[in-house]
Amino acid sequence: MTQLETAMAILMKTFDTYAAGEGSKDSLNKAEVKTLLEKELPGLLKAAKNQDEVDKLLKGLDFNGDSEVDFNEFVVLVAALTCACHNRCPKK
Ligand SMILES: [Ca+2]
Ligand SMILES: [Ca+2]
Repeated sequence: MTQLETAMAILMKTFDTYAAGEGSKDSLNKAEVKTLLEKELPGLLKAAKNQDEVDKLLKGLDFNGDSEVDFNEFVVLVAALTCACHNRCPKK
């Protein structure tokens, strides 16, 4: 596999690992998102000043409003964070 293909596989595997924790194994509930952030993105979590910010992030992420983060929504989160953390987003 190429590096990018590997990265995609890792994204899917990471999502599946944490989504399988409780409830639906196809989506992350709030607790699962928190665990994923703590384990996989500790730097980001540290940057978030408080729990409210994390809640806000999750809310903004939940496009279909079911209070869970599915794989689609997770991919958007990762893409958004990649842009934000590496200044890859064009300024509006
Ligand atoms: Ca779940
Ligand atoms: Ca959702």
